[in-house]
Amino acid sequence: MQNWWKEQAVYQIYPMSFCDSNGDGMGDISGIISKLPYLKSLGVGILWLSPVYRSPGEDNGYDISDYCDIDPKFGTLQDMDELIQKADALGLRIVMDLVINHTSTAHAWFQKSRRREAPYTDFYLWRDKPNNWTGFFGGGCWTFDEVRGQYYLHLFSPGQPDLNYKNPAVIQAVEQVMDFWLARGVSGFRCDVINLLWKDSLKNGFPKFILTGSERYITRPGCHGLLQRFRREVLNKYDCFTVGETVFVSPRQARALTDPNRGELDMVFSFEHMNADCFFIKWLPRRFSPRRFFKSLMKWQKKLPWNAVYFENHDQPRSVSRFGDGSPAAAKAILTLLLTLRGTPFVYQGEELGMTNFDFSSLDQIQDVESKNVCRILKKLGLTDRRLFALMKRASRDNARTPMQWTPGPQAGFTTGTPWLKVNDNHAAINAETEEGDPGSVLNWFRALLSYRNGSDVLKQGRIRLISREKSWIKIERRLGERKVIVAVNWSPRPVRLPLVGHPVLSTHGTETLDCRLLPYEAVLLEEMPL
Ligand code: TEU
Repeated sequence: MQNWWKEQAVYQIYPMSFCDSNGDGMGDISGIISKLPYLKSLGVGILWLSPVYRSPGEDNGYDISDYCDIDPKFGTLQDMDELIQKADALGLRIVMDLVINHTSTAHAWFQKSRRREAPYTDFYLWRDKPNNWTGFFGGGCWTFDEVRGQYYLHLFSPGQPDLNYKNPAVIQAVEQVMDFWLARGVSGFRCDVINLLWKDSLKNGFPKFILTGSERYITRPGCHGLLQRFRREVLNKYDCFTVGETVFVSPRQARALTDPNRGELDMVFSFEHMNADCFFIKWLPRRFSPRRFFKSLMKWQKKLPWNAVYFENHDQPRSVSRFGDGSPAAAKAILTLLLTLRGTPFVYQGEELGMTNFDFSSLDQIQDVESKNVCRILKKLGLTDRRLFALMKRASRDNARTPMQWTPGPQAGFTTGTPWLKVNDNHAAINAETEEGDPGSVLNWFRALLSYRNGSDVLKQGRIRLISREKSWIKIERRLGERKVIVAVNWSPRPVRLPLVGHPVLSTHGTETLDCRLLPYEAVLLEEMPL
């Protein structure tokens, strides 16, 4: 038996869009509690909640004004305790999002820091003059604060000032936050942009097309040191795990970050496979190539003994729209690979239903701060509204943030009020209730597959080997001792011929016999037993 976080699948909840219990149009913790039986029925074991802390909401909760309280729009600390308890009673663990690279400008630490109140004076990165760095959301990353009379660094929005990790008091304050939640019963953290914490210096960077200055703060030695300290001082006291969101990380860096002997993180989210449909950043699109996708995935599978596997989250467009043709068949094929690669699978709310990109009809319907910034910048550069619209359709983070589709009814059963972001019109067909009753649905495929994985040591623990990857299909082998599971996925809307040997155990198309032909987007699992 390996660590529990290697045995179970993780389900990411984006609380604003999951389930609204009080009709204010915004998801909340009571809503999540009401859906625990559904989550249990999926077969997942761990629930990761995107931020529910107090926040002005400039970046939908990734701008925190109080780490030790729940935002009133989501409920109360008591609701959170109830969620932890009720989840635990069902054998589900809760993991929080830990956003500690920056706080909100509304955080008391920042309010005191701008007034130079000890011990908060140096909690942030203040300078008389900005350097030449550029930020993640486009444009500069320094804002002048009238109260203090200095500029502060923010790698993200102006409302998200970066903390100063060269100040030991910051480290201690952050450790207290981790302790607060672990003692309350959470089982770990998804650590937001965790490889950016340590800034070597604030000197100018080499001018670059994007992220000038990043060589001074991405995965620096000081960051490794900090992570080791968090592990030693806090995390080791608890039975918990951490997964780091590590931007622009190389396999070598990821290996170091997750090496159990170094004691930093347990897993990381790498980004390389997210470039299978763009050049380096999503605002530079290119045609999706399954071959490129498979190549990157297999490279990471080979280079790391264990890691997080994901195709979707709240920052990425929907996988079925992006890596497939939007059809339920494509959604099943994509889920098949997600759940059969080696590693801990992370599934994002709605992915189990085959939810697609946002069907917005005008740019005004977009709420995301990153999208709005990028629109402003590209408009200034002369991009036409038509091209902007096409780009946002493809890459806006709101694609994955539309409300969860529970029923075919009004507002997809997400709220009785007006949802904060428009519900996708395709909820009439793509929704949990309808899919529940359809044996051929994406939802029921997800359940069958995860249930098979949960019972298969070969899939949970076995080694992985690529048998072959072609332009539009992939065949992998998982092996534990003498037992093998072969997974073949046709990643295209055309049938393909390929050699198949073994005893078919699961197929998206219900095929019972082997004819070495996979239908469009068909995926099969075959078992091979020792003779
Ligand atoms: O994301 C970090 C990050 O890399 C993103 O900003 C990414 O560049 C962008 O979303 C691609 O579209 C994390 C969170 O997941 C994100 O939601 C936050 O906005 C961000 O950190 C700041 O906390």
